[in-house]
Order: sequence, then C-alpha cells, then structure tokens
Amino acid sequence: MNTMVKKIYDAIMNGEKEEASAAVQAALDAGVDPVEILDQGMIASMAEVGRLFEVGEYYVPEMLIAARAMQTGLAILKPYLSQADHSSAGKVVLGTVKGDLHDIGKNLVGIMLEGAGFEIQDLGVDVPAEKFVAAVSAGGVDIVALSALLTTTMSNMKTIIEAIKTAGFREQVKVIIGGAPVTENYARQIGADGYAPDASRAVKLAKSMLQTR
Ligand code: B1M
Repeated sequence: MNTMVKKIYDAIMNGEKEEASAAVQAALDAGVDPVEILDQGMIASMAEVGRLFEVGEYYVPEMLIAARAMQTGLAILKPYLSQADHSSAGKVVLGTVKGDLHDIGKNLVGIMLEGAGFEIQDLGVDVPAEKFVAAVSAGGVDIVALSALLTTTMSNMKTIIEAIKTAGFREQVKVIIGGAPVTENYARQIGADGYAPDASRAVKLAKSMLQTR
C-alpha cells in the first residue's frame, strides 16, 4: 500500500480525526488518486474496524471515533469525488432506514450520485416509512434510495416499499437499495427495482433505472 494511503488507513483505525484529515489532504496534494484514497485508505480501514469489533478487540466507542475520523476525511475528499456533471440526471430521495444509525455508506452514495448530476434529498438516518412517503408525495422524485447496515433493520426496506405502494406512488418511483447485509436476491424478494454493492455502482444503477422509464 502507498505509504500516504497507509497513513490514512492508520489514522482512521486509531480514530485520529486531525491526523486523518491531514493525511487525506497530503495524499491529494501529492496527486494520489482520490478513488485509491477512498477504497484502500478509508473503506479498507473501516472494514478492519468492523473485523476488530466482531472479534471483540474494538467496542462501540472505538467504532464511533473511527467513523468520525472517516467522516472528516470524507469531507475533504468530497469535491474530488463529485466532479459534478450538471446535467440534472433526476431527483433521488436518500436515507438510512428506521432503527439504523449507520450513515457513512449512505453519505458516500449521496456524494457520488450528486457528482453524477442527480439532485439529492437526504433524509438522514433512522428514517421511518412515513418520511419517505411524505418526500415522494411532495412530487418530482425519480428514485428512492435506501441504505441499511444491520441485518435487523433490512426488513424496514420492505416496509418502506410497501408504504410507498399503499400510498399509491409505487409506479412513479424506482426504489434502489444497498448496504453491507443487502443482496441482489434480497432486493428481488422485497420488490425493490435494483441493488448496488457500492456507491459507484449505485450511480450506474440509478442512471440505468431512469433510462428504462
Ligand atoms: Co456498527 N455495525 N453498529 N456502528 N458498524 C456494523 C455494520 C457491523 C457489521 C460490525 C460488525 O459486527 N462487524 C455490525 C452489524 C452486524 C449485522 O447486523 N450483521 C454492527 C453493529 C452490530 C452495530 C451496533 C448494533 C453495535 C452495538 O451497539 N452493540 C450499533 C447499531 C446502532 C444502530 O444503527 N442502531 C452500531 C453502531 C455503530 C456506530 C454508531 C458506532 C458506527 C456508525 C457511525 C456512522 O455511520 N456515522 C458503526 C460503524 C462505523 C460500523 C462499521 C465498523 C463500519 C460501517 C461503515 O461506515 N463502513 C461496520 C462494520 C463493517 O461494515 N464492516 C459496522 C464504511 C462504509 C463506506 O461502508 O456503510 O457498507 P458501508 O457502505 C458501502 C456499501 O455497503 C454500499 O456502498 C458503500 C461503499 O461504497 N452502500 C450502498 C451502502 N448503502 C448503500 C445504498 C445503496 C447502494 C450501496 O443504494 C441506495
């Protein structure tokens, strides 16, 4: 691994916010590819944090400070990831489902979609079905994008799709889903229109959704 990228990886693992920002900036200044910074430095580091949590070496506080360090680094990286194409590809309502507070992946999906020209309405985390329905009923929404990181909250994606259907808006919007425990098969099972495993493929999926309309 590039030594500058390794510094970012270590700073996030150790939850060092200032070091993470400085290391991201230094890598950008040195011309390191932003996608390499994101994938090998930041996302890989969070995956290791998750593994350490799983084996009982990290606890929730360590996960939390690592997440804060990642968010700080991501704020610096954002303009480099979203080289905005202002073609107004469509409007996306985005959120992490009810009961779930994980927002880094969701934010990344938002940043990449914005960079691809989509207008984003981010409803945040722990978002109940009614809030998605309210956003869709306000009009102008092309895609509802749902994120879930917990196996216990995935089922709320289905609840949201059903609520949109009950409210009579299902034919007007495409629903795309993603997040670590989510699969293509699960998307089919709950009647979502599509699934993407990561943020860049979420952009491709969103674009393809609107082409098929
Ligand atoms: Co939590 N957590 N967490 N956590 N956390 C996981 C998810 C976990 C896998 C850790 C582990 O055990 N290895 C585990 C879930 C187990 C499970 O359900 N199977 C877990 C747990 C158990 C918990 C708590 C229950 C812990 C506790 O309290 N005992 C608790 C739940 C709180 C709640 O939500 N109600 C909890 C809390 C937290 C923190 C708050 C401390 C913190 C989140 C802070 C924040 O987000 N602001 C946190 C963190 C940081 C993690 C890990 C370590 C990292 C998640 C992350 O940000 N990854 C995570 C372990 C892991 O994922 N390996 C873990 C980086 C991010 C870029 O990836 O979010 O996967 P990700 O997004 C990816 C793709 O999934 C995809 O694109 C992104 C990449 O490009 N994607 C989409 C995401 N959404 C998409 C939507 C799309 C398309 C693609 O279309 C719409």
